[in-house]
Amino acid sequence: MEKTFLMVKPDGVQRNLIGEIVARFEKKGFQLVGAKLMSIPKELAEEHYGEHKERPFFGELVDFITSGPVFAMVWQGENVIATARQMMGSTNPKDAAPGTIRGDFGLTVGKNVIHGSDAPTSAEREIGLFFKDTGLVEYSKLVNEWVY
Ligand code: IDP
Repeated sequence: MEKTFLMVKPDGVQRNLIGEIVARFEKKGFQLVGAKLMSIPKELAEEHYGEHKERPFFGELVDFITSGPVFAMVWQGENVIATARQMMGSTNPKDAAPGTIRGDFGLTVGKNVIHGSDAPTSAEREIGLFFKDTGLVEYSKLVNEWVY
């Protein structure tokens, strides 16, 4: 089953949005297989956002993501990578449709509430980075018979 890495960013944690965000993915039918509240060490932040190293906002991005705790999660389900991106909405909340997480809860690109892997390769890489030590929880849910 496909898996993706999602993370409530420090602004989402401070604004008490963890429960709201978890509820959306649960209600959709996806299954939580890993979760932890954590502070991101600077080195992990730089590696996670490595593709943006040369961008002018890189320093700001690393400072922000390490500025307070995040809620890191792994969710699984059919087509979860692309569907979670749709549920998150566009990177810049001003372009994100109402009904999406960024559309409903964000105003600026720097504080856009949630991160989600954008492709199978990044999902695998990010799950490895954040859940290497803790691992994931493999389990089956009877409700899946009514989802699939
Ligand atoms: P994504 O989070 O939707 O995948 P990316 O392009 O991978 O978007 O950018 C990573 C993060 O960097 C975004 O979520 C956003 O918070 C931040 N970011 C992107 N562009 C800018 C910018 O122009 N200024 C400040 N932050 C930015």
